[in-house]
Amino acid sequence: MGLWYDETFDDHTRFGLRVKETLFCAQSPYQKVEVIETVGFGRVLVIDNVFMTSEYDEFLYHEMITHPALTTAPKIDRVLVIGGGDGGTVREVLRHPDVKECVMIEIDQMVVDASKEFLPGIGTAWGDPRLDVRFIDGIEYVKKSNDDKYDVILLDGTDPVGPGAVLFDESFYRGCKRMLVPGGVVALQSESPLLMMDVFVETQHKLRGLFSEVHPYMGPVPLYGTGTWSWTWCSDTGEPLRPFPERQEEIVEGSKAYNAELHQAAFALPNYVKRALKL
Ligand code: SPD
Repeated sequence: MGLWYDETFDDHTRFGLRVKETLFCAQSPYQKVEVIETVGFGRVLVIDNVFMTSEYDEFLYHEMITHPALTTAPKIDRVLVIGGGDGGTVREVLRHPDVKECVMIEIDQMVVDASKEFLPGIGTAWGDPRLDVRFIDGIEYVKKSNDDKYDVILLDGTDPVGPGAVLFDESFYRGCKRMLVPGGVVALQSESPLLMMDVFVETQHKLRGLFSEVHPYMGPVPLYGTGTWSWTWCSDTGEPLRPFPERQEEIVEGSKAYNAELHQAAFALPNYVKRALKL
């Protein structure tokens, strides 16, 4: 049978990958960081025993956390990414030629160092001169930052357990809103409605209390339990379904998943989600 690595969700569900070898395993001041080589999903980043991203399906996640926001925000000169230490989200951000500056805030330098060494195919934009990576606590940054405001903020955190849990706090979302230009867009990973409906619904309620436009959207990410994933688009003005066609044209050719039709389709919610959100 060989060696398997399982992510366990509760006492009756787990998802397992057959492992060829462990490439990296260390405890940082914040969490356990691993990179494993698997048979089916290629190299996989694992944090505190939770699968974060894989060479096999990372594009499904990183393109969808990025492009719905980047194609709809009125301006995309300045983009802030909180989390995303594997480099996949900033890679997608920096494919947009209109982006002038992308600041990435990652608390754990070990995640970036391990990703640079073992997942070079995911983080292909580390050398982009528009990228400014800072190893600081995203919560503190949002609380205290005097930086100019951002046109788009992307929250690419872990699940709401461990050091990433605070990225789901209402006060953190409030801080993000303070750092947005008027009409700016926040997009965040908002968990699986199928596996973690309570977290998903609670997150939507927190966001609805802060932004006038809160629109969850969905897509497949096979690495994450149930394979059903969600992100959420938030703004005080603007519409998620009215992207700038020229911005889409600039990136569709180089995207493995994202295109204009998928953008529209992702915002169509299944009944079980609409009912849970009373839509
Ligand atoms: N269940 C795992 C959720 C992880 C979401 N963030 C992934 C980071 C990829 N850049």
